[in-house]
Amino acid sequence: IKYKFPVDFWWGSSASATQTEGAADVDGKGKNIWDYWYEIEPHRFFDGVGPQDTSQFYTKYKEDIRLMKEIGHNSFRMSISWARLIHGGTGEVNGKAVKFYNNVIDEMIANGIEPFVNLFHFDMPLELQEKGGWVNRETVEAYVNYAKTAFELFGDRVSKWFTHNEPIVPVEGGYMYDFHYPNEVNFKKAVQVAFHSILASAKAIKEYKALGRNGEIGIILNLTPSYPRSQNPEDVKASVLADAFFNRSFLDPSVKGTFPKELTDILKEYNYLPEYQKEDLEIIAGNTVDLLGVNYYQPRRVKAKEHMPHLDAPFMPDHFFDNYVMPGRKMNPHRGWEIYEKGIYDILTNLRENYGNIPCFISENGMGVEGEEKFRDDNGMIQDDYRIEFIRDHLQWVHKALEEGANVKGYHMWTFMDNWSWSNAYKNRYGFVSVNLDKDAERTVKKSGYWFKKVAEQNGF
Ligand code: BGP
Repeated sequence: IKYKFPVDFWWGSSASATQTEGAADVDGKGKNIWDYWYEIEPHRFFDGVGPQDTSQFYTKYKEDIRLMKEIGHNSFRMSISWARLIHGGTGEVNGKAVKFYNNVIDEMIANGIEPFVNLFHFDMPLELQEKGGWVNRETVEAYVNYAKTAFELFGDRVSKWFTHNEPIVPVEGGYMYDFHYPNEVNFKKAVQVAFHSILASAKAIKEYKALGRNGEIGIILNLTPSYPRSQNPEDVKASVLADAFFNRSFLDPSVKGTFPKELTDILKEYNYLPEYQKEDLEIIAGNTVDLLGVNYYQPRRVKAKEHMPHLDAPFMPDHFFDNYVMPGRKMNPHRGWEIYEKGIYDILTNLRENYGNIPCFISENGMGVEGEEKFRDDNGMIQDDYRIEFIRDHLQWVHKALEEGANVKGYHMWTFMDNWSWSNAYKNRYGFVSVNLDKDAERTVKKSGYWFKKVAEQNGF
């Protein structure tokens, strides 16, 4: 074995409630923004598949957990659907949801799989969104109550908690670039949403600590390392600003309890600072994460701005830099994302050098591929060698970072089984396990699943 990982390394995968559970309107579940958006604008979702038609984890979780075990998982990240646990986001707890999540957690533990539980994966309850969602400060309090409820209900068995998955994505999608509901372009609101998400996370961490449970709580961030086109100072400056807007905006407050000055200076100068109360900053400073989940898919290539935006153009971070396509880059053509394996090493090294070597793990990394059926062999197995290669090449860089002292504790692939994606529905498939939507969501393990099993069992490859 050339690449050996530490004992107790976390091998597994990650998923989210809205993308897998299905059963979107049964057993007392309320609507979230995705149920609603699909209802009013189904054409936005590839092939007209909506969140009610996902992989049916709600009814098939036992089979799925058995398969997780079969392919060597010792851990798995799921999320709780806020609108399922508490219809509308505030008020009564839904007993049927409690029963479902208890069953899932107990089943995982019985199969030797440690549950990692995330509280918020893009799925704002509709009633709260109608009052402004994260723009409205009341949502922070509602979220903290929800988090506390979850800690009390499941915290006796769950000891890895996460406050958010990729909290910058609802900011970008919902208030800047039109790929999440409510798809507005409003940078003032975008900043407020970001600030309230950070505040909500810190307050949830505070509640968790107050309960005195013997567990860890963290956040999951999608980090996109910024690389300048050249060492020319203008390009370097552009890259530093892109990093401040898209990585350090959440990374610094989560891990260090502070905001990057590069960012706050700009927000101040252009009059975009969020509304906040003085004590908020103390709460953020005093309640940083124990553990950081890193989602890594692609880097960001940046160059100095070539043309200034039109005076009437809405304010955007991209006023300070241009993204560019690096010539000769390796691409995933299905998702349009650059594949740059070394990025994962650069992130881990940055965390080691500049973030106190915070305990972390790779919480998502994976490859979405269209038309995988054509790789199915005569025995019915999808021969996804490209996925094996993708994972292996990233793991080599994780290994190198580890050897140099990075505090990385595990690798979770996105995702366990093919699932519903926010904008592509089932077009791009990401799973270790394929899902046949035409045949009652029948599951079959892909070649990568069995390859991963071996890696997990040998703790390396
Ligand atoms: C991450 C999300 C996941 C997942 C993944 C793949 O940003 O946390 O929920 O969807 O990206 O992206 P996509 O499904 O858009 O191809």
